[in-house]
Amino acid sequence: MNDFIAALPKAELHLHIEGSFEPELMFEIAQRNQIEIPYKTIDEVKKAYQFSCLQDFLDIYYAGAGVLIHEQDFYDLAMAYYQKCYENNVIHTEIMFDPQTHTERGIAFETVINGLQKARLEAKEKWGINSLFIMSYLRHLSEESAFETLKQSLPYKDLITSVGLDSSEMGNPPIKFKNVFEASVKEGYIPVAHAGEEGPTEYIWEAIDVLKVARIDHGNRCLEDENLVNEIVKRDLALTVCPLSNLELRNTDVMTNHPLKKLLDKGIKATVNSDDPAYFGGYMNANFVAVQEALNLSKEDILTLVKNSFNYSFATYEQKKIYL
Ligand code: ES4
Ligand code: ZN
Repeated sequence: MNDFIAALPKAELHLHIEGSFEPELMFEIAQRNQIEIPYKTIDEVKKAYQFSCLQDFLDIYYAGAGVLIHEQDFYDLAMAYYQKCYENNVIHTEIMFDPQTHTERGIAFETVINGLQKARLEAKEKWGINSLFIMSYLRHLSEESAFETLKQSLPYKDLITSVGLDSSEMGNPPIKFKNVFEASVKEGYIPVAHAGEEGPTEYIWEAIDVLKVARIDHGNRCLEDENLVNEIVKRDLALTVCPLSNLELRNTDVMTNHPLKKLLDKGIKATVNSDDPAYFGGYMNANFVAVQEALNLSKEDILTLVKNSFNYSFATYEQKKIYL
C-alpha cells in the first residue's frame, strides 16, 4: 500500500511555504544572515515542535520565518519544498505564502515573490512540477493591513492565482475580511480560506456565504452541522484536509478518530495535504500513509482522494484533462 501511495502522481492544494522550512535549512540561513535562533541542535528544535494548539504552533512558525531576509532565502526555501514534491511524486502544487509575515518585518513584497517565482520556474524546468501561488492574509491582523497587502500584490498579479486566509482562527471570523475579499475577487484572485480547523461551524458558513470561497481549507468541523454538510455537497466545495497537522495541533486526538473517511462518506470532496510539513512530521506520502493505516482506507479511497485533488485544483481545464 505504501508503494502504491508513493508511486501515484499527486496534487497538493494546502501547503504553507513557510511551514516547509526544515530545521537544517533554518540553521543554514540563520547563520548566513547572522540571526540568532533559540535552538542549538536539531534535537532542541524537535523538542520545541510539540504543540498543544494552533497558536502554540504559530508562535514558533513566525519565529522561524524571521530568518528569511533575502530573495535567495525565499528561493532556497521554495526549492527545498519542490525537491520534496519531486520525491513524493507531487506533480501539481498550490503554494500558500504569507506576505505579511515578512512585510511586517520590513522585507519587501517583491523580495518574497521574486524568490518564490525563481524557484517555481526552476522546479518546472528541472522536475516538470506545475505550481501556482495563493497569497494568504493573516487573520490576526486588521483588514486594513490585508488591503495594503492586496495593493502590494497588484504589480505581481499575473503570478498569483488565489487569495487565502490563515493564522489564528478563534476570534478572527471570516466576516472581518469581507471587503478585502470582495476587492481581491475583483482583481481576479480566487478566494479560499481556512475555516473550521479550530473555529466553529459558523466560521465555515461565513467563509462560504460571505467570502464566497471556492474551496475550504481544513473544514473538518463541518461534520457538527448536518445542514452545513449538505450545503458543502450541494455547492460542490472541496475541503483541503491535513491529517498530520490535525493530529499535531490536537484537532484530532488519535488518527483512528480522524474525520477524513466520514467526510468522504457524506459525499464531500476531501483532499489530503501536508499543511506545514516541516513542523508536523511529514510531506504528502507520509500524510496519505498515516491516514490510510489509521482508517484502513482502500486503494479506491486513495484514488478518490488523489483524483479530488486534481479535479478541485485551480489548474486550467486543459491542464486537468492532461492530469486526469
Ligand atoms: C497554519 Cl495549520 C495553520 N492554520 C492556520 N494558519 C496557518 N498558517 C500556517 N499554518
Ligand atoms: Zn493551513
